[in-house]
Amino acid sequence: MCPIDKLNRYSGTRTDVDREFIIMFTLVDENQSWYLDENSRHFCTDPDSVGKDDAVFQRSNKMHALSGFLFGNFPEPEMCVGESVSWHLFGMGNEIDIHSICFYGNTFISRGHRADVVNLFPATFLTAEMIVENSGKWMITCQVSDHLQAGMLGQYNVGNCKSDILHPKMNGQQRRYFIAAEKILWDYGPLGYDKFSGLPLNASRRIHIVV
Ligand SMILES: [Cu+2]
Repeated sequence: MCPIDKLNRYSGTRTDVDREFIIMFTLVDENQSWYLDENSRHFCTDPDSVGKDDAVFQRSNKMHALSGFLFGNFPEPEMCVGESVSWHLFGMGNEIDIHSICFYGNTFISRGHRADVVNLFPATFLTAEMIVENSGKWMITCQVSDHLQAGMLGQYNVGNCKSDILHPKMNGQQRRYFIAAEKILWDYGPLGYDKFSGLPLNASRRIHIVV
């Protein structure tokens, strides 16, 4: 969505950005497909061996997709360093469609914050506004590890294809920070008892919920 004076009435695109892209993030569950049996008969060498209730088979049919594409098969958006790009991102699906969308290589402004990751829930929509600064082939991923392993990643390409780029002059002071990680033995319950029930943490008990 945009103000009416920012819309090219012929192309239907915004006039205040150089490029726009739309990506849908959703898990497409092919186990629900009307064509599951037909596909099994058509594509499997031994259709009778297909166990539709088999957990591994069911998982293989859950497509963690960017606009319907897995494992980098998503058509790669092209852009130039210095261009303004609007990424329109929307989520569909159900309770499994909790996505952390990460753009590698460049940051963007979303909901008033500069970020490289945004969260996306089912039936939600957001626009990430990016001024492209770094050239290269960069990934777009869902950072939910389960989704990432299942193929929810694509790429976008940034070229040095514009000669009239005005690079902002950096000013201020450069600082370097170091984060230390120290190994410690952690105790989740140093008191040794449940403060609500008064029972030791290793006691077997019933939980009563009072409403
Ligand atoms: Cu995800």
